[in-house]
Amino acid sequence: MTVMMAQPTLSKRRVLLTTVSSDSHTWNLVFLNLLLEEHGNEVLNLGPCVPDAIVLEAVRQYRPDTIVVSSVNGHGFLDGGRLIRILRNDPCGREVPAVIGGKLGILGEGNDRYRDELLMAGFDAVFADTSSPDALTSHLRSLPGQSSLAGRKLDMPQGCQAPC
Ligand code: B12
Repeated sequence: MTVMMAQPTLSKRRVLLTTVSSDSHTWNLVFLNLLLEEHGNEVLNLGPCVPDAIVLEAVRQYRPDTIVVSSVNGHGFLDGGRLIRILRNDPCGREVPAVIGGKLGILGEGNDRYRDELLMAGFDAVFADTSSPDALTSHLRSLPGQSSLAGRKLDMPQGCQAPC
């Protein structure tokens, strides 16, 4: 399968926004898309119910600076864990900062129990449903800044055969 997308812009942080394969909710993605764009990021939003293979393909082609995964249907801890393992096992996805958030299980505040598991699986940060949007934007600001992204060369990670 081929993911069609525009050529990346170098001056903005490229954020790949996705949900997990089972999740059909969309307003969480619309909200995050707008939030991230308003904070100066370029966003590729893959929409609902994204198969793992499509996320991986998007990482290979779009080469995001950050991956943001949102899930609210209660399967996020399972599907998200599987997804990040797949990405971390691929040369193109191995080192891309990746975060996940939303309603990651069906335990309400008890969903916190999945945090360590998801961090161990490979996410760099896990956000609770009740996190303030500022928590995400501050986290992104703590990553290499937009100015250092501007003008950099788009080197391929070793072993990454992305068709760019
Ligand atoms: C609308 C809705 C639907 C619509 C979705 C339509 C659409 N186009 O999106 C429909 C009817 C299709 C639907 C279906 C289902 N739904 Co529904 N749905 C909702 C509802 C009422 C609102 C969701 C919404 O749009 N919120 C508005 C957006 C903007 O907010 P949000 O989703 O809460 O996301 C916020 C935060 O979670 C957070 N966030 C989310 N992701 C991330 C990521 C990061 C990194 C960060 C920092 C923050 C963050 O920021 C967002 C903005 O504040 C909620 C209940 C509720 N009141 O929340 C249930 C709810 C999400 N649904 C639920 C369920 C179970 C389902 C179904 C499985 C039901 C079923 N048995 O079929 C299916 C899903 C099937 C599937 N394959 O996924 C449950 C999930 C249970 C849980 N996780 O505890 C909820 C919570 C209802 C409930 N109380 O039981 N649903």
